Amino acid sequence: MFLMKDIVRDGDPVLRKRAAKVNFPLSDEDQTLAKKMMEYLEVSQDPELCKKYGLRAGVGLAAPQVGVSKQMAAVLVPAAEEDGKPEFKDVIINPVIVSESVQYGALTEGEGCLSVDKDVPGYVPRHDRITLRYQDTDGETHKIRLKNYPAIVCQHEIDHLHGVLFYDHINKKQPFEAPADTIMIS
Ligand code: SB8
Ligand code: NI
Repeated sequence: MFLMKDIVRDGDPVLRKRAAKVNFPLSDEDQTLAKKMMEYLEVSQDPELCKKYGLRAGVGLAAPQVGVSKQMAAVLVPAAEEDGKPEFKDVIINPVIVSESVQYGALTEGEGCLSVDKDVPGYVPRHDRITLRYQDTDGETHKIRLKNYPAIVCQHEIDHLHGVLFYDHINKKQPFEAPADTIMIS
């Protein structure tokens, strides 16, 4: 299982590289990687296990964050209500945003990243809605529409596959200034 010591931190060049496409069928190594990335998210979202293993809770984890420069990310956006099924849960491989809304959205609290130890305050404007194409670990292609929080998380993860970090999007002079028509997502 991945632990915090396995998470690559800002400053490591792997976080600034464009990740390579993944080939199918997945190698055993890639299959294990996908499993371990999702396992990290599951364990990190269980308050007791999170504490036990000294993790930081995460809703997404991209392969470059564990030092593997491949286009693969695990996403686990928990259900809004308790006991519901997750809002979005999958390992997204070779993801492409095929269309995006003109409408921007940003999380009210800003964003954080497992690879960035310091707090970087400010709005991270992203597309509020996206159409995402990706392959799952079985090689099945999915084309899905996402909005609000799950859309934001997937954009954060896809950024990792392109060498982009969340604070790159923050307005340096006015961190809490977002484009005029940005909806706030809490
Ligand atoms: C947003 C956030 C974390 C993400 C991806 C998108 C947040 O910081 C956040 C803010 C308010 C409410 C909920 C979440 O991923 C964090 C893990 N990570 O670094 C993945 O790449
Ligand atoms: Ni991140």
